[in-house]
Amino acid sequence: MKIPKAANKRDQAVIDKLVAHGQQHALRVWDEITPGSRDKLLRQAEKIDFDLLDRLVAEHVTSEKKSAGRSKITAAPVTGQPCTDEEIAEAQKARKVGEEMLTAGKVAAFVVAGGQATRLGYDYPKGMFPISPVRGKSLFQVHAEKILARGRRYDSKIPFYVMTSEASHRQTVDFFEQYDYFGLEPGDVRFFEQSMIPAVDLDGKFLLEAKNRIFTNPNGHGGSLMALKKSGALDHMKAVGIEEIYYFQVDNPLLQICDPLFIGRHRLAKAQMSTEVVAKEDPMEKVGVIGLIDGKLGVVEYSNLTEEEMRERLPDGKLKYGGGNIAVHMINLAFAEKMNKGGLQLPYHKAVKAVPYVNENGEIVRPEKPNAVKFETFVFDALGFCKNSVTMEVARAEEFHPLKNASGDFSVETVQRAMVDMHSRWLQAAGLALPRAAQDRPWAVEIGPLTALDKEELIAKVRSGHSFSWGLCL
Ligand code: UD2
Repeated sequence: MKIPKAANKRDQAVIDKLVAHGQQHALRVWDEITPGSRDKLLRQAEKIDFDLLDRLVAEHVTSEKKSAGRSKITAAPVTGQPCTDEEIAEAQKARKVGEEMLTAGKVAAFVVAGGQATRLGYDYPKGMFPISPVRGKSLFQVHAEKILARGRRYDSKIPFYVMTSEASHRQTVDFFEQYDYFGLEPGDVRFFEQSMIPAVDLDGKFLLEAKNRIFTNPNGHGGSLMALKKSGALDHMKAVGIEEIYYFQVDNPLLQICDPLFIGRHRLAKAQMSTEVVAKEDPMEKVGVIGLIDGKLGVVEYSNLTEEEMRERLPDGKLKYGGGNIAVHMINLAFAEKMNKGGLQLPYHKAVKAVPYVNENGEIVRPEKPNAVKFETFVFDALGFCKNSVTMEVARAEEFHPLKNASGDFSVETVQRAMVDMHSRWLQAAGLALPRAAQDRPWAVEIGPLTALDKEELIAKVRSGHSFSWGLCL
C-alpha cells in the first residue's frame, strides 16, 4: 500500500512509527477520510505503546510460547470467620486497628468501573444501573452512600477514587454531577481513566473499528494500578495522608465497603495486598480461588484445577481450594507505587474474541468466529509480588452478589433478591416486623446505607429508640 505523507512533523512521526512496527495498514483508508478523521486516527495511534504491543504479539500471537507444563498448585491459608474465643479476640483487635485507620483518615475507597458490561447488555456504564430493589438506586449511589456512611461513623472522610475507561468516563462523571455526588463532597471524589490497548488480528495486526479508529479495549482491571499512578491519584492520596486503598468492583452492591476488620487484619499483617474471599458454594462452582501457583500467591482459575482437586478437602472439612475470589482487596499505597516501577509490573493475558472490523473495502465485517486477540491485565496477579498478604473469608450472603448477566445467575433478579434477603434478615434480627407489603412480596424491602450499614447498626438504632420513617425503605 502507498504510505501517506503527513503535513507536519508530529503527524509524520506517528505514521513512521506505524510503519516501523508493521501496522501501516491502519492507514489504508487514509484517502477516504477527512482531515479531521485523519487527525483522530493519528492522535489515537500516538498514545499506543508500540514496544509493549510488539512484545505481546511476539509472546501471544505470532510465536506462542510453548507451555512449560502445568504450574504447581497448592493451597493458600485463609483466615476464616472468627468462631473460637481466641479468634474472636483476634478479630476485635484487628477491627480496632481498622477503625483507628478510618478515624485517622488513612483509607481511600477505590472502585474499578472501566469494564464494558457486555454480558449485562446495558448501554451505559454499569455503575449507573438502577439496582436497589425499591428505590432503584444505582450501583454508584449504593457505593457512594456506603462510603459516606462509613466516613460519618468514624467522624472522618473517605476519599473515593473512581476508575473509568474511555467509553464510560464522561457519562460516569456527568452522572455523579447530576446526583450531587450522592451526598459526598465533590472534592472527595476523583475520576480517572484507565489506559486502552489495541487488540490485534490473528497475524498480530491492528483492527480498525471505524475508518478513523483502531480497535482498542481497556487494559484489564490490573490496569488500575497503572492508572492510579499515571493519573496522579497515588500522589494525591499521599498528599492527603492515605496509606491504604480499599479496592472493589462496581458490580457488587452487597459489599461492606471499608470493613474495619479487613483493613485491620491487612494492616496488622503488614501486608502489601490482601483479598476477601467467600467459601465456594459447591466444589464445582466456576470461580477463581486463591491459591499458590508455583509457590506464589495468586488466583487459580477453576479451569486449571482437576475435578479431584476441586473436591479435595482439608482435615477441618473445608475445601482445599475453597476461597472464591470476590475481587475485594486492600492495597498498600507504597506497594501500588512499587508495582509501577519501570512500568506496570503485571503480566498480560490474552483472550481470543470475535471483534467487528473495517475491511480493505471500508466495510464493517461482523465475524462469526474469533478473529482477534485482546490483551488484559488482572489486578490479582499483583498478589504474587507480595511478601505478606491476608486472605480473609467473609459471609457470602452479606457481602457478595455481583450483577453480571442479563438473565439467570447474577442477574438483576438474583442481585435484588440477595439484597432483600439480607435486609429482611437485618430487620428480623432487630426485632422489626417486615412491612406488610413486603410480607406479600418479600422482595420489596430496602435499607439504605445511611440508615444502617450493617445489621449491628440497625439493631443499635432500634434499641436506642431511633424512629424510622417507615415504609418499604428505611
Ligand atoms: C471477576 C474475576 C473473578 C471474580 C469476579 C467477582 C477476573 C478474570 N475474574 O470476574 O475471579 O473475582 O470478578 O465478581 O477478573 N474492569 C475494569 N477495567 C477492565 C476490566 C474490568 O475496570 O479493563 C472492572 C469492571 O468494571 C468490573 C470488574 O473490573 O468492576 C470486574 O470485571 P468483569 O466483570 O470483567 O470480571 P469477571 O466477572 O470476569
